Amino acid sequence: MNIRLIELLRSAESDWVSSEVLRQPSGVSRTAISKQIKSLLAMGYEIESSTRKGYRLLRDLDGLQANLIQPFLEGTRFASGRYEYKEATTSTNNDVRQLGEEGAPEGSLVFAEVQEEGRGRRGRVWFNRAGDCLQFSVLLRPPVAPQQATLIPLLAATSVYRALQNMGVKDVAIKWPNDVLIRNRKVCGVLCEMSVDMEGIQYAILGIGLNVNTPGERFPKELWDIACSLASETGKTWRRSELLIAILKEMDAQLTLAWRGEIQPILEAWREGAHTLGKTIRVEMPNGEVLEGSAEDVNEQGALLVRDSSGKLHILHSGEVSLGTGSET
Ligand code: BT5
Repeated sequence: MNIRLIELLRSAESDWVSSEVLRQPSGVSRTAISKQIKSLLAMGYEIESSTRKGYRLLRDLDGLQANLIQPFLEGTRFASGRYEYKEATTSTNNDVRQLGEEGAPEGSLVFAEVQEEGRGRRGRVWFNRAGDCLQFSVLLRPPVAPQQATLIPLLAATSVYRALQNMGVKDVAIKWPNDVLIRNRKVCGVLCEMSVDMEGIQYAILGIGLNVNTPGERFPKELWDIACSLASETGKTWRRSELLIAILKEMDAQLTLAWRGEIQPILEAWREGAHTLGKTIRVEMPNGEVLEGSAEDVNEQGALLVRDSSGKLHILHSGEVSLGTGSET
Protein backbone atom coordinates (compact mmCIF):
# COMPACT_ATOMS: atom_id res chain seq x y z
CA MET A 1 0.00 0.00 0.00
CA ASN A 2 1.20 3.47 -0.84
CA ILE A 3 1.72 5.80 2.11
CA ARG A 4 1.07 8.76 -0.19
CA LEU A 5 -2.66 8.11 -0.09
CA ILE A 6 -2.95 8.47 3.67
CA GLU A 7 -0.56 11.44 3.60
CA LEU A 8 -2.81 13.25 1.10
CA LEU A 9 -5.91 12.57 3.19
CA ARG A 10 -4.09 13.81 6.30
CA SER A 11 -2.89 17.01 4.71
CA ALA A 12 -6.48 17.85 3.72
CA GLU A 13 -7.34 17.91 7.45
CA SER A 14 -10.72 16.12 7.17
CA ASP A 15 -11.67 17.95 3.99
CA TRP A 16 -12.64 16.03 0.87
CA VAL A 17 -9.92 14.88 -1.53
CA SER A 18 -11.11 13.92 -5.00
CA SER A 19 -10.13 10.55 -6.40
CA GLU A 20 -8.47 12.39 -9.34
CA VAL A 21 -6.04 13.97 -6.89
CA LEU A 22 -5.45 10.64 -5.16
CA ARG A 23 -4.70 9.00 -8.49
CA GLN A 24 -1.89 11.47 -9.30
CA PRO A 25 1.01 11.54 -10.13
CA SER A 26 1.36 7.90 -11.17
CA GLY A 27 -2.18 7.64 -12.57
CA VAL A 28 -3.28 4.56 -10.62
CA SER A 29 -6.78 3.33 -11.41
CA ARG A 30 -9.93 4.21 -9.46
CA THR A 31 -10.26 0.55 -8.53
CA ALA A 32 -6.74 0.53 -7.08
CA ILE A 33 -7.60 3.60 -4.98
CA SER A 34 -10.79 2.06 -3.68
CA LYS A 35 -8.88 -1.13 -2.83
CA GLN A 36 -6.33 0.86 -0.85
CA ILE A 37 -9.11 2.74 0.95
CA LYS A 38 -10.65 -0.61 1.90
CA SER A 39 -7.31 -1.73 3.37
CA LEU A 40 -7.05 1.51 5.36
CA LEU A 41 -10.58 0.95 6.70
CA ALA A 42 -9.61 -2.57 7.72
CA MET A 43 -6.63 -1.13 9.62
CA GLY A 44 -8.97 1.10 11.65
CA TYR A 45 -8.75 4.41 9.80
CA GLU A 46 -12.20 5.99 9.38
CA ILE A 47 -12.66 7.37 5.89
CA GLU A 48 -15.89 8.69 4.41
CA SER A 49 -16.40 8.22 0.70
CA SER A 50 -18.66 9.98 -1.78
CA THR A 51 -18.90 9.23 -5.49
CA ARG A 52 -19.02 12.96 -6.21
CA LYS A 53 -16.56 14.42 -3.69
CA GLY A 54 -14.03 11.63 -3.19
CA TYR A 55 -12.73 10.70 0.25
CA ARG A 56 -12.09 12.34 3.60
CA LEU A 57 -10.30 11.19 6.72
CA LEU A 58 -12.45 11.18 9.85
CA ARG A 59 -10.17 9.28 12.21
CA ASP A 60 -6.40 9.12 11.93
CA LEU A 61 -4.05 6.62 13.57
CA ASP A 62 -0.43 6.80 14.69
CA GLY A 63 0.03 3.28 15.94
CA LEU A 64 3.22 1.27 15.67
CA GLN A 65 1.66 -2.19 15.66
CA ALA A 66 2.43 -4.60 12.82
CA ASN A 67 -0.92 -4.12 11.06
CA LEU A 68 -0.34 -0.34 10.89
CA ILE A 69 3.26 -0.45 9.70
CA GLN A 70 3.93 -3.54 7.60
CA PRO A 71 1.34 -2.84 4.86
CA PHE A 72 3.28 0.36 4.02
CA LEU A 73 6.52 -1.60 3.68
CA GLU A 74 5.48 -3.90 0.85
CA GLY A 75 8.39 -4.86 -1.34
CA THR A 76 10.93 -4.45 1.47
CA ARG A 77 12.51 -7.04 3.78
CA PHE A 78 10.50 -5.49 6.63
CA ALA A 79 7.09 -6.36 5.19
CA SER A 80 7.06 -10.05 5.92
CA GLY A 81 9.39 -10.75 8.83
CA ARG A 82 8.19 -11.16 12.41
CA TYR A 83 7.09 -7.88 13.94
CA GLU A 84 6.52 -7.43 17.65
CA TYR A 85 5.13 -4.33 19.29
CA LYS A 86 5.75 -4.21 23.04
CA GLU A 87 4.60 -1.77 25.69
CA ALA A 88 7.74 -2.56 27.70
CA THR A 89 10.82 -4.71 27.53
CA THR A 90 14.40 -4.80 28.82
CA SER A 91 16.05 -3.91 25.52
CA THR A 92 14.74 -4.50 22.00
CA ASN A 93 18.27 -5.70 21.12
CA ASN A 94 17.77 -8.56 23.63
CA ASP A 95 14.42 -9.44 22.07
CA VAL A 96 15.83 -9.50 18.56
CA ARG A 97 18.75 -11.64 19.71
CA GLN A 98 16.13 -14.15 20.84
CA LEU A 99 14.46 -13.97 17.39
CA GLY A 100 17.87 -14.51 15.80
CA GLU A 101 18.40 -17.65 17.87
CA GLU A 102 14.94 -18.90 16.93
CA GLY A 103 15.76 -18.64 13.23
CA ALA A 104 13.47 -15.70 12.41
CA PRO A 105 14.02 -14.18 8.95
CA GLU A 106 15.95 -11.04 8.11
CA GLY A 107 13.77 -7.96 8.51
CA SER A 108 12.10 -9.16 11.72
CA LEU A 109 11.59 -6.24 14.07
CA VAL A 110 10.82 -5.52 17.71
CA PHE A 111 9.50 -2.13 18.77
CA ALA A 112 9.10 -1.05 22.41
CA GLU A 113 7.49 1.98 24.04
CA VAL A 114 9.69 1.58 27.11
CA GLN A 115 13.06 -0.11 27.54
CA GLU A 116 13.95 -0.78 31.14
CA GLU A 117 17.56 -1.52 30.22
CA GLY A 118 17.95 0.45 26.97
CA ARG A 119 21.66 0.58 26.28
CA GLY A 120 24.24 2.31 24.16
CA ARG A 121 27.68 1.12 23.17
CA ARG A 122 29.98 -0.26 25.86
CA GLY A 123 27.11 -0.67 28.30
CA ARG A 124 26.18 3.02 28.42
CA VAL A 125 22.58 3.86 29.30
CA TRP A 126 20.10 4.91 26.60
CA PHE A 127 17.50 7.28 28.06
CA ASN A 128 13.92 6.74 26.87
CA ARG A 129 10.52 8.10 27.76
CA ALA A 130 7.27 6.22 27.10
CA GLY A 131 5.38 7.28 24.00
CA ASP A 132 7.87 9.95 22.94
CA CYS A 133 10.46 8.13 20.93
CA LEU A 134 11.15 5.43 18.40
CA GLN A 135 13.15 2.55 19.76
CA PHE A 136 13.35 -0.61 17.80
CA SER A 137 15.76 -3.29 16.63
CA VAL A 138 15.84 -5.25 13.42
CA LEU A 139 17.27 -8.66 12.66
CA LEU A 140 19.73 -8.93 9.79
CA ARG A 141 21.36 -11.97 8.27
CA PRO A 142 24.32 -10.42 6.45
CA PRO A 143 25.58 -12.59 3.58
CA VAL A 144 28.96 -10.87 3.89
CA ALA A 145 32.20 -11.38 5.80
CA PRO A 146 32.41 -9.88 9.31
CA GLN A 147 34.91 -7.23 8.06
CA GLN A 148 32.25 -5.85 5.70
CA ALA A 149 29.55 -5.85 8.34
CA THR A 150 31.27 -2.92 10.03
CA LEU A 151 29.40 -0.71 7.57
CA ILE A 152 26.00 -1.64 9.04
CA PRO A 153 25.97 1.05 11.77
CA LEU A 154 27.02 3.68 9.22
CA LEU A 155 24.26 2.76 6.82
CA ALA A 156 21.77 2.83 9.69
CA ALA A 157 22.78 6.40 10.52
CA THR A 158 22.53 7.30 6.83
CA SER A 159 19.00 5.88 6.67
CA VAL A 160 17.86 8.02 9.59
CA TYR A 161 19.68 11.06 8.19
CA ARG A 162 18.00 10.67 4.80
CA ALA A 163 14.55 10.03 6.22
CA LEU A 164 14.79 13.19 8.35
CA GLN A 165 16.09 15.27 5.46
CA ASN A 166 13.28 14.06 3.19
CA MET A 167 10.78 15.03 5.85
CA GLY A 168 12.17 18.56 5.83
CA VAL A 169 14.25 18.58 9.02
CA LYS A 170 17.04 21.15 8.78
CA ASP A 171 20.62 21.01 10.11
CA VAL A 172 20.79 17.23 10.41
CA ALA A 173 24.26 15.65 10.37
CA ILE A 174 25.94 12.34 11.02
CA LYS A 175 28.75 12.14 13.55
CA TRP A 176 31.15 9.28 12.93
CA PRO A 177 30.40 6.53 13.15
CA ASN A 178 26.67 6.46 13.74
CA ASP A 179 25.16 9.28 15.76
CA VAL A 180 22.63 11.54 14.08
CA LEU A 181 22.70 15.13 15.30
CA ILE A 182 20.56 18.20 14.84
CA ARG A 183 22.51 21.40 15.40
CA ASN A 184 25.24 19.39 17.08
CA ARG A 185 23.02 17.66 19.59
CA LYS A 186 22.27 13.96 19.41
CA VAL A 187 18.80 13.01 18.23
CA CYS A 188 19.52 9.37 17.36
CA GLY A 189 21.90 6.60 18.39
CA VAL A 190 22.61 3.21 16.83
CA LEU A 191 23.73 0.01 18.53
CA CYS A 192 24.79 -2.88 16.31
CA GLU A 193 25.57 -6.27 17.83
CA MET A 194 26.50 -9.50 16.07
CA SER A 195 26.54 -13.23 16.53
CA VAL A 196 29.56 -14.66 14.75
CA ASP A 197 30.88 -18.22 14.63
CA MET A 198 33.50 -20.11 12.60
CA GLU A 199 31.25 -20.03 9.54
CA GLY A 200 30.75 -16.29 9.64
CA ILE A 201 27.97 -14.01 10.81
CA GLN A 202 24.90 -15.84 12.08
CA TYR A 203 22.92 -12.66 12.48
CA ALA A 204 23.26 -8.98 13.33
CA ILE A 205 21.00 -6.93 15.56
CA LEU A 206 20.59 -3.31 14.59
CA GLY A 207 19.04 -1.17 17.31
CA ILE A 208 17.96 2.41 16.75
CA GLY A 209 16.82 5.00 19.26
CA LEU A 210 15.37 8.26 17.93
CA ASN A 211 14.08 11.03 20.19
CA VAL A 212 10.87 12.17 18.53
CA ASN A 213 8.49 14.17 20.72
CA THR A 214 10.46 14.37 23.97
CA PRO A 215 10.23 17.92 25.40
CA GLY A 216 13.78 19.26 25.88
CA GLU A 217 13.33 19.70 29.64
CA ARG A 218 12.29 16.07 30.07
CA PHE A 219 15.75 14.77 29.27
CA PRO A 220 17.87 14.04 32.35
CA LYS A 221 19.99 17.10 33.28
CA GLU A 222 23.25 15.50 32.19
CA LEU A 223 21.88 15.25 28.62
CA TRP A 224 20.57 18.82 28.32
CA ASP A 225 23.58 20.09 26.40
CA ILE A 226 24.13 17.04 24.27
CA ALA A 227 20.72 15.55 23.40
CA CYS A 228 17.67 16.82 21.55
CA SER A 229 14.45 15.55 20.00
CA LEU A 230 12.82 16.28 16.67
CA ALA A 231 10.08 18.19 18.50
CA SER A 232 12.51 20.24 20.60
CA GLU A 233 14.39 21.29 17.47
CA THR A 234 11.50 21.86 15.07
CA GLY A 235 8.78 23.05 17.43
CA LYS A 236 6.23 20.56 16.15
CA THR A 237 4.90 17.15 17.08
CA TRP A 238 5.93 14.29 14.82
CA ARG A 239 3.99 11.23 13.73
CA ARG A 240 6.11 8.28 14.81
CA SER A 241 4.58 5.80 12.37
CA GLU A 242 5.51 7.98 9.39
CA LEU A 243 9.08 8.30 10.65
CA LEU A 244 9.43 4.58 11.24
CA ILE A 245 8.15 3.74 7.75
CA ALA A 246 10.44 6.33 6.14
CA ILE A 247 13.51 5.07 8.04
CA LEU A 248 12.83 1.41 7.25
CA LYS A 249 12.38 2.15 3.55
CA GLU A 250 15.71 3.98 3.40
CA MET A 251 17.35 1.21 5.39
CA ASP A 252 16.01 -1.44 3.06
CA ALA A 253 17.56 0.28 0.05
CA GLN A 254 20.91 0.67 1.84
CA LEU A 255 20.94 -2.96 2.96
CA THR A 256 20.24 -4.17 -0.55
CA LEU A 257 23.33 -2.28 -1.75
CA ALA A 258 25.40 -3.61 1.13
CA TRP A 259 24.47 -7.26 0.58
CA ARG A 260 25.32 -6.87 -3.12
CA GLY A 261 28.74 -5.57 -2.14
CA GLU A 262 28.05 -2.10 -3.58
CA ILE A 263 30.03 -0.23 -0.96
CA GLN A 264 30.77 3.04 -2.76
CA PRO A 265 27.17 4.36 -2.97
CA ILE A 266 26.78 3.58 0.74
CA LEU A 267 29.91 5.52 1.63
CA GLU A 268 28.88 8.34 -0.70
CA ALA A 269 25.50 8.63 1.02
CA TRP A 270 27.17 8.59 4.45
CA ARG A 271 29.68 11.27 3.40
CA GLU A 272 26.85 13.56 2.26
CA GLY A 273 25.57 13.73 5.82
CA ALA A 274 28.87 13.54 7.68
CA HIS A 275 29.72 16.60 9.74
CA THR A 276 33.01 15.09 10.88
CA LEU A 277 34.88 15.08 7.58
CA GLY A 278 37.29 17.88 6.73
CA LYS A 279 37.32 19.10 10.32
CA THR A 280 39.88 19.11 13.10
CA ILE A 281 38.69 16.53 15.56
CA ARG A 282 39.61 15.01 18.87
CA VAL A 283 39.10 11.30 19.32
CA GLU A 284 39.11 9.51 22.61
CA MET A 285 40.05 5.90 21.96
CA PRO A 286 38.67 2.92 23.90
CA ASN A 287 42.10 2.60 25.64
CA GLY A 288 41.84 6.19 26.90
CA GLU A 289 44.41 7.66 24.49
CA VAL A 290 43.46 10.89 22.75
CA LEU A 291 44.23 11.74 19.14
CA GLU A 292 43.88 15.14 17.51
CA GLY A 293 43.97 15.59 13.77
CA SER A 294 42.08 16.23 10.62
CA ALA A 295 39.28 13.79 9.69
CA GLU A 296 40.00 13.00 6.04
CA ASP A 297 37.60 10.24 5.05
CA VAL A 298 36.15 6.84 5.87
CA ASN A 299 37.46 3.66 4.27
CA GLU A 300 35.54 0.65 2.95
CA GLN A 301 35.20 -0.81 6.45
CA GLY A 302 33.74 2.45 7.74
CA ALA A 303 36.94 3.24 9.68
CA LEU A 304 37.76 6.93 10.12
CA LEU A 305 41.00 8.18 8.56
CA VAL A 306 42.59 10.88 10.69
CA ARG A 307 45.83 12.71 9.88
CA ASP A 308 47.72 14.08 12.88
CA SER A 309 49.90 17.22 12.92
CA SER A 310 53.03 15.22 12.04
CA GLY A 311 51.32 13.99 8.86
CA LYS A 312 50.77 10.42 10.06
CA LEU A 313 47.51 8.76 8.97
CA HIS A 314 45.59 6.86 11.66
CA ILE A 315 42.86 4.34 10.83
CA LEU A 316 40.30 4.34 13.63
CA HIS A 317 37.74 1.59 14.07
CA SER A 318 36.20 2.98 17.23
CA GLY A 319 36.39 6.01 19.50
CA GLU A 320 34.46 9.04 20.68
CA VAL A 321 34.74 11.99 18.35
CA SER A 322 34.40 15.62 19.31
CA LEU A 323 35.21 18.62 17.20
CA GLY A 324 38.69 19.85 18.11
CA THR A 325 39.97 23.36 18.72
CA GLY A 326 39.98 25.80 15.84
CA SER A 327 37.28 24.06 13.78
CA GLU A 328 33.84 25.37 13.05
CA THR A 329 31.01 23.62 14.88
C1 BT5 B 1 24.20 4.90 21.29
O1 BT5 B 1 25.23 4.55 22.11
O2 BT5 B 1 23.97 6.00 20.90
C2 BT5 B 1 23.30 3.73 20.91
C3 BT5 B 1 21.87 3.92 21.33
C4 BT5 B 1 21.03 2.80 20.81
C5 BT5 B 1 19.68 2.77 21.44
C6 BT5 B 1 18.80 1.73 20.80
S1 BT5 B 1 17.14 1.87 21.28
C7 BT5 B 1 16.76 0.35 20.58
C8 BT5 B 1 17.94 -0.57 20.90
N1 BT5 B 1 17.81 -1.21 22.17
C9 BT5 B 1 18.79 -0.86 23.03
O3 BT5 B 1 18.91 -1.28 24.20
N2 BT5 B 1 19.60 0.04 22.42
C10 BT5 B 1 19.20 0.28 21.06
P1 BT5 B 1 26.48 5.48 22.46
O4 BT5 B 1 27.06 6.01 21.19
O5 BT5 B 1 27.29 4.68 23.36
O6 BT5 B 1 25.83 6.71 23.20
C11 BT5 B 1 25.35 6.62 24.51
C12 BT5 B 1 25.40 8.03 25.09
O7 BT5 B 1 24.40 8.84 24.46
C13 BT5 B 1 25.06 8.07 26.57
O8 BT5 B 1 26.21 7.84 27.35
C14 BT5 B 1 24.54 9.51 26.72
O9 BT5 B 1 25.61 10.43 26.79
C15 BT5 B 1 23.83 9.74 25.39
N3 BT5 B 1 22.38 9.45 25.47
C16 BT5 B 1 21.73 8.56 26.25
N4 BT5 B 1 20.42 8.56 25.98
C17 BT5 B 1 20.24 9.48 25.00
C18 BT5 B 1 19.11 9.94 24.29
N5 BT5 B 1 17.89 9.46 24.48
N6 BT5 B 1 19.31 10.89 23.33
C19 BT5 B 1 20.54 11.38 23.07
N7 BT5 B 1 21.64 10.99 23.73
C20 BT5 B 1 21.50 10.05 24.67
